[in-house]
Amino acid sequence: MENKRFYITTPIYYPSAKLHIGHTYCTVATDAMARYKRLQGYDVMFLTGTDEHGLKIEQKAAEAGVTPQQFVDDIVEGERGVKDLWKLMDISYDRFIRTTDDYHVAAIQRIFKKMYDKGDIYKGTYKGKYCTPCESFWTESQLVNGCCPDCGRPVIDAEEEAYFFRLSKYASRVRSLLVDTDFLQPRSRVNEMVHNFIDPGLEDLCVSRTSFSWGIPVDFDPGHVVYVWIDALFNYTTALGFCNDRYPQADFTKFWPADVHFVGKEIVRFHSIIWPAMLMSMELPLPKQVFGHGWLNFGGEKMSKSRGNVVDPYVLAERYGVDALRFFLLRTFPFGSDGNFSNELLIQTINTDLANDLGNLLSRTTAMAEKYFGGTLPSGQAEGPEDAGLLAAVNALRPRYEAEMEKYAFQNALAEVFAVIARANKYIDETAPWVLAKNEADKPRLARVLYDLAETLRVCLVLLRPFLPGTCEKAFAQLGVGEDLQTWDSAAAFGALPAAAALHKGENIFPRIDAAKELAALDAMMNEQKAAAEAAEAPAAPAAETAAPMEHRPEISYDTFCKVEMRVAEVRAAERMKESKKLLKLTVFDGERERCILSGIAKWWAPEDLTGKKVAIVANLAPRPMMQGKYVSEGMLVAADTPDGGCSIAFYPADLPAGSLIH
Ligand code: ME8
Repeated sequence: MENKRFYITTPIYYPSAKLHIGHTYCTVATDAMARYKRLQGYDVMFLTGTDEHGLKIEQKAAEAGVTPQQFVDDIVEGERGVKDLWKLMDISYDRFIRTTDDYHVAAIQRIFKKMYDKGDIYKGTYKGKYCTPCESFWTESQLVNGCCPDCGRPVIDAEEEAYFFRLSKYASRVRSLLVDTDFLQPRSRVNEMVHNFIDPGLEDLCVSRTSFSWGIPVDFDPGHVVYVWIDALFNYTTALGFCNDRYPQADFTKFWPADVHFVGKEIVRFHSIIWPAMLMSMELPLPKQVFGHGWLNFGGEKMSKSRGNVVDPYVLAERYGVDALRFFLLRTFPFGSDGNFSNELLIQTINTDLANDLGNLLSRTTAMAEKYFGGTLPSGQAEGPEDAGLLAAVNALRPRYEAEMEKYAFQNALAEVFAVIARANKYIDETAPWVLAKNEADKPRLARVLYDLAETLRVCLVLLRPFLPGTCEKAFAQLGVGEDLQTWDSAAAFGALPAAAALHKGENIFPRIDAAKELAALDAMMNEQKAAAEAAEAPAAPAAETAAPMEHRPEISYDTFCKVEMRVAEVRAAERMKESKKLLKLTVFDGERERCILSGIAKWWAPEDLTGKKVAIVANLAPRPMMQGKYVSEGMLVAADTPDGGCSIAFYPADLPAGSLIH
């Protein structure tokens, strides 16, 4: 007999701040997939967790005046923390791994040593471009206009003694894994990996750091801590008992290799290149698939903790219900592509699909069964010409749904179910049960119509269980459907529900939302949240003796400094931009020509306070396309951070000629 096992994972999230709807999106998708596989009878292992080491967390903890361990404990286990959020969202994970768990720490040390003993990890000196917020080293060729390709912020030169993983050794095997197999999905992501990362030449990967201490110590070389990706990626194996005895080794044998890792597109690189290479080094089987899902954007920008434009899943789930939020996320956005979150879309989806189509179908069916038959349908039922179309749609549903689910195309799978729900609503119009009810002789036909509706609903609800676990349970109760008829097998074909079905009208499971009222309330709430976040972000003016330590950039030579060309420039025009609240568009004269500089000072400076002023600019910065290439910023305005989080601009005397060199 075939042994049906399914192992699925989410990324392990950084608990550097509370999680937001982007993390919820991936976790809900993983949960839906896990529930779907359980429904099909698979023995499922669903793993999620948190990635708790690294510089960013060390810094955040210092800012909060607590130890890094206390900091992550609070975000993971504390009130409204990660675990609370997953409980609220009805996430059915089987295991939760924290990379600070003792067993994981010990296992990573063993894994690191094993790769070192094999010669796949060696000691060297790291020189590179480092993006502090992203904790990522980049090669020169990967930078976009000299900045981090992920977040667009400036990088710094960094150099230190470090251990390296021989990634280059595995380049050709990884390349053929990506090109010749279905390992990386969607397929469209393969080109980017091959052309941007593998073909330009894979460099060995820095896997230890000495510049911070919040990490897993390299036990044979004090001072070094394991740097992010070995620690983070092997979570998928240590949580199954690999190299540790917290879980039985049998779990690893049973569930490894993973069937699929769901990850956001920004970490596809780590999962599709570095992860297989490390597994090759450890001589372990490779996961069957990595699926890189798209981003949820907000107002056209990626929602992210560091940009401060996040949507709080708690607010939405508490207002509209957990299932409505789960459903919205998977019904609205194709999983492999980016999507733009908006409150309008959320409310519209809930009202259209859940309240109008599904909720109405259920309440009309149960209400009519009660009204016309006291809840229990008579078994004497009469077929009619309208039945065949509906039956055919229901009979075709499960395979169509399954085909989409197997591709992780949640949106399409749900579209299949909702097409049948729409078909059932149409069937009500075609059969007009309220007309049949007027005539005693039509009662057998009326009973059949209501049976068809109840049975259609039952099959649809079985397939909706992975998405709407709580509400399906309530709906089954209203339809009098027991557990034996909530199964995958029972959804294969129309007709499993006994003819004498007993229905009763219960609470309205998806009440309609007053869109105008809710939109106003949500907007007000989000503005408030943003203002609070901004206030919390702005550091208090530091007293001299408690000033935060300055973050220094590496020393540079005089020659390097001389490469920076700073000049006095005259601001000839300054304007706000409709595309961005943060940026001002400046037209400055540099002594030779006018150039455009986009500067992130709109929060603190009004255009009229700059026009006509003489300011300092970095004149030889490579031009940088911004706003999807709509503008090119040709330089940088020199400004100083102020203690309250604002910015101060130095003005030169009006008679100083534009173009004067600053040194
Ligand atoms: O990258 N839209 O953790 P992380 C969609 N610790 N998904 C989003 C999203 C958005 N706006 N924002 C976040 C890390 N996500 C590492 C992972 S794995 C071995 C280590 C989701 O807290 C998405 O799945 O930055 C993304 O990949 C993940 O959260 C990143 O979470």
